[in-house]
Amino acid sequence: MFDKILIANRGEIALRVLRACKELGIATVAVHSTADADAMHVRLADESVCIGPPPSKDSYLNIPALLAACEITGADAVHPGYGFLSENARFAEILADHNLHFIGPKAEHIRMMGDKIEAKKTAKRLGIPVVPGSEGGVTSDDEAMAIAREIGFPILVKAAAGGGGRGMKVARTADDLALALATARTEAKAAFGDDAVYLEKYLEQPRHIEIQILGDGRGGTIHLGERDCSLQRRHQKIWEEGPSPALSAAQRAKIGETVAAAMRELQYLGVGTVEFLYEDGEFYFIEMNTRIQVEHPVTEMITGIDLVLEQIRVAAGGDLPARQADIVINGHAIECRINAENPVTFRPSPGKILHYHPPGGMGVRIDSAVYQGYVIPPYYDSLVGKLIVHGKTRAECLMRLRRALDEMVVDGVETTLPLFRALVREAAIIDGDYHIHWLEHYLAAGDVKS
Ligand code: MV4
Repeated sequence: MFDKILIANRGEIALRVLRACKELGIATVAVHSTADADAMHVRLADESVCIGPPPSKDSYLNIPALLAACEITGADAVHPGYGFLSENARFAEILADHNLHFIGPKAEHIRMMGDKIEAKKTAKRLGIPVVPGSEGGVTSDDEAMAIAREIGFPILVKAAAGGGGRGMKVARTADDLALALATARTEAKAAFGDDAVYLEKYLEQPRHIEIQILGDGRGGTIHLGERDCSLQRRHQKIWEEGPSPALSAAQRAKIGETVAAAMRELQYLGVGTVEFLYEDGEFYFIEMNTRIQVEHPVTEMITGIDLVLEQIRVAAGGDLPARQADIVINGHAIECRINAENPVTFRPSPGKILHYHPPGGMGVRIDSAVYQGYVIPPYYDSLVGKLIVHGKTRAECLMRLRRALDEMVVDGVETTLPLFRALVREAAIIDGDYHIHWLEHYLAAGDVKS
């Protein structure tokens, strides 16, 4: 097991990793920019190192500064959290070159899944259902047109180096395709330095369902059920829940086993999330994330497994916490990402938190690094905290979520709390009857008051 872990991240995930390290008896090193000197993870870590000024490129993405911090503190492993360098294969390799452990998958799998074309080819080879489309990148408009006619319009043009919705263009007719291709390539080149694009059949109103997996890197792999992340605004998840209200136990078992078998074949190491679109009873692979995700607490609450602790354990060569047969989905969990933003315009609202009262009681968990008097800096994401609620049933979970949201106080900055207080009372949400575009339509209707 590791002796000292450097947490190369900030905010609530840095605190989350620190908690797992403490439970494992591992010393912790916090790193921070000058804007995060008063952050909770810095206060609670055994040691802390200032790694630069506020801009991420000069601090949390500054690999030489992170290496230096490892050197001066004697850390033997680095946990990247999510975002920042968490899916940077080169960073994982540089750490290995310096005899430091990267707490994450093998660099080859990070790189493989970071290329959306490669990821899709691998998924198909391993028996995971994928969206009908081009076999790989498309190199000419004529080739694209032939494929489009074969799979039928509407077509989605996607950037190989994209992900998270960046570099996607819909073509509803043949006349639209040439422009969609040219626009997608231009935007991909500008955003990622890589204009490779591929085609997929465009699914009109799917759900976004993702499967959590955990592997020991030696072929041992378990799946931990799914999370339904369909409630998104501009590709930002705001509400995630598990199990999905749309899936039966049989569907859950089938897709879970398919994914676990595929990851077993890869000898995958660590946590991973395989993302699907789900429509008319069918799953379609779109991407794989090779990091711990923001919404991991949903899975923790319904399986009882500490995903961050197990991620550290397998990175150190440890075994999986359970066999597949021992994994039981218990009850229902919902996570709301509460941001310091205007609940109608979503304009960021950084500043000082004057009053802070997190809710508590049965089945209520808050993953947050804020406190009364904390100043939310303008340089990073605007997450105040994640409210995660568990219940024996989805109905009980919704009831608890409603009372927890009503109890929560965050004064001094605007937050998206009013949005969640409205959503938890909305018929379609109560019925679990929503898809990936539902929230944008709901917000456009203007029912939320700040
Ligand atoms: C799609 C799609 C429809 N059809 N692919 C968005 C980000 C990335 N995860 C893939 N995304 C999509 N891919 C096909 N063939 C619709 C989306 C999409 C989406 C997916 C999940 C959650 C929210 C979304 C919002 C807009 C578009």
